[in-house]
Amino acid sequence: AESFLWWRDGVIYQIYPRSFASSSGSGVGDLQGIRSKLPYLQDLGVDAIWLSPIYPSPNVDFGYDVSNYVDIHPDFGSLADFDALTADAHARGIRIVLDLVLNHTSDQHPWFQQARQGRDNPYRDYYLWRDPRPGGGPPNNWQAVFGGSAWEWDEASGQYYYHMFYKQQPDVNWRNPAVRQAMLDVFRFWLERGVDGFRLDVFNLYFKHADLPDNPPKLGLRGYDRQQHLYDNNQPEMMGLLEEIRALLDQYPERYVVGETFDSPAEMAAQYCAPGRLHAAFNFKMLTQGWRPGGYLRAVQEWEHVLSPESWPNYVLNNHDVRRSASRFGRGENDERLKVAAAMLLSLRGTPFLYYGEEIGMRDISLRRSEILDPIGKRYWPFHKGRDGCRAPMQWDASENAGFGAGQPWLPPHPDYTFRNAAAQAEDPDSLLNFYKRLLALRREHAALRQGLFQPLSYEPRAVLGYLRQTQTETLLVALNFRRWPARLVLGGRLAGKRWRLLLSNKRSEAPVPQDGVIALAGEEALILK
Ligand code: TEU
Repeated sequence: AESFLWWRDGVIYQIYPRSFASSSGSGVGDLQGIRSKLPYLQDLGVDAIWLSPIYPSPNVDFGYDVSNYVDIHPDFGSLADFDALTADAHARGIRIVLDLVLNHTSDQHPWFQQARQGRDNPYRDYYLWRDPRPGGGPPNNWQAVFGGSAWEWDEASGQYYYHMFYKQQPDVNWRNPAVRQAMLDVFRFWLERGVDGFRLDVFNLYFKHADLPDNPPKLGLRGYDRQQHLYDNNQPEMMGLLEEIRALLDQYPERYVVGETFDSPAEMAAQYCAPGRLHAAFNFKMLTQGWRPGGYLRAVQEWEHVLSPESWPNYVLNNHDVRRSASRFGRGENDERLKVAAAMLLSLRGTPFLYYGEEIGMRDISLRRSEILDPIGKRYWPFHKGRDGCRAPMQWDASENAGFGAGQPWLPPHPDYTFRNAAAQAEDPDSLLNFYKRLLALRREHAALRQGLFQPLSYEPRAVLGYLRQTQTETLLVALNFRRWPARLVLGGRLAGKRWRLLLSNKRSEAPVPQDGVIALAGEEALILK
C-alpha cells in the first residue's frame, strides 16, 4: 500500500507556457523559461508538469490550433530545448505531460492546406467535407462551441467543412484509417522522446454520428446551448480507439493519459476511464462549485459513485479556460479560504491538478474590451469576457513584469504582483505558497492521504466538511471550516476518544482535544490530524 505511482499518488501542475517564464525577452514564455523554474517546481513538490500545447500554431486559439504535431513553436524554442527540459525535469523527478489536440488541426496544417485544394486531393478525406443540403445551406444544424454554424462554406470546392470550435480549427475525420495512423504516430513520436503522459483535448468529440443527423432543439442561452448534443460527440467508436491508445502507451513503462471529456455527464467520463482505456478523465465539477462544503462533498460522492473500483479519481480547481479559484471565491486579499480549498484538493482521494499561480493565489486580470485577445471574449463580450483573465504572467517577484522576463508580456501581469508574488510568499511562513508546500510534503509522507479510503464524517453541510483518510495502518482526519466564524466538528464513538496529533493547521500550533466528542474549529480553519 506504500507504493508510489506518479500519476496516481503524485500532483500534476499545469503550465500555460506563454505565461510561465520567458528567457528570451520576447514577452512570451518559453521552454528555457520553464526549465529555469524547475528548482521552484521541485521545491514546491510537484511530480509532473502538464504543458498546454507547445507545437507550431498560428495561435488563433493560442496553441489549441496545431499546425505541426511533431515540432515546437519557435516562440517556445526548439526540439533541442524540449529534450533539455525533459532531461532536467526527469533528473529532478518531474514527469512531462503534453497536451494533444487531436480533434481538430489548425487550418494552416499542411493536411488541411492540401485538403482544401479540391475534392480529389488525397488529403481531402482527412477532414469532414459535405455538400450543401438540398436547396442550399449547411448539411445539418450543428453549432460550433465558439459560435455560429459548425459548417464553413468553401467557395472553391462548393462544399462545407466541419469545425466544432473556430473555423480555423477544422475537425479531422477520425474514421479515415490514414488519420488514425497519423495520430497514433504522434503519440509514438513523443513517447520515443521520453514524454511521460498526455492530456487529450476534447477527445470525446473525435467521432460524430456518421449520418450527421440534426441535433434536437433545447432551451438554452446561446447557439451551442440551444440544442441537445446527441450526435456531435460520444459515439461508440471512441471506446475502441481509447483501448488502442492505451495499448500503445502500455508498451512503455509508467506512461499516463488523461482525457478532457467535453460537456458530458460523469457517467460518460467514467466509461472512458474504465480499465484498459484512459488512466483518467477529468472531472470538472469543482470548477463551477460555489463556496459550500455540501456541494464539494456531493461532487466527490457523485464521482466515486460512477467510477469503476479500478479507476482513479482526479480533482481540479483551476485551468486555462475558467476564472481562477482565487477570483471565484477568494475574499479580498485574505487567503485563508484558499488554504481551506487547497487542503481539500490535496487531501481527497484522487490525483490533484494544480494550475500555475494557484499556489500563490493569483487572481484573474481584468481587461478592457480593446485589450481582449481570446476570440471567445472578442465575440461574446460582455456576456463572456474570454479566458485571458486566468492566463496572465506568473507572478515571480516584485520586479518589472513580475519577474516574468524582459520585454512587454503578451498579457499584462495582475497589478497586485508588487506584493503577491512567489518570492515574497517564500519568505512568509504563513503564506499560501508555504501552505501548499506543507500540504504537498504531507501527501508524500502519508500514504493515507494518497491511497486511503475516503470516509465522510457527519458534518454540518453549510459550514464544515470533515472526512477520514484511512489505510490499514493510519487514520487521518481532515476538517475544513468553510465559514469565517468558529464551527464544531462532531466526532462519534472511538474517534472522539482518540488522542490526535496535529499534522497541519492554518490556525493553531497544537492538536485540539475533543470535548464531549466535539472539535472546535476556528473560522476558515483547515485542520489535518493523525
Ligand atoms: O476546451 C474545451 C472547452 O471546454 C472550452 O472550449 C470551453 O467551452 C470554453 O473554454 C468556454 O469556457 C479545450 C481547451 O481546453 C480550450 O482551451 C480550447 O480552446 C478548446 O478545447 C479547443 O481546442
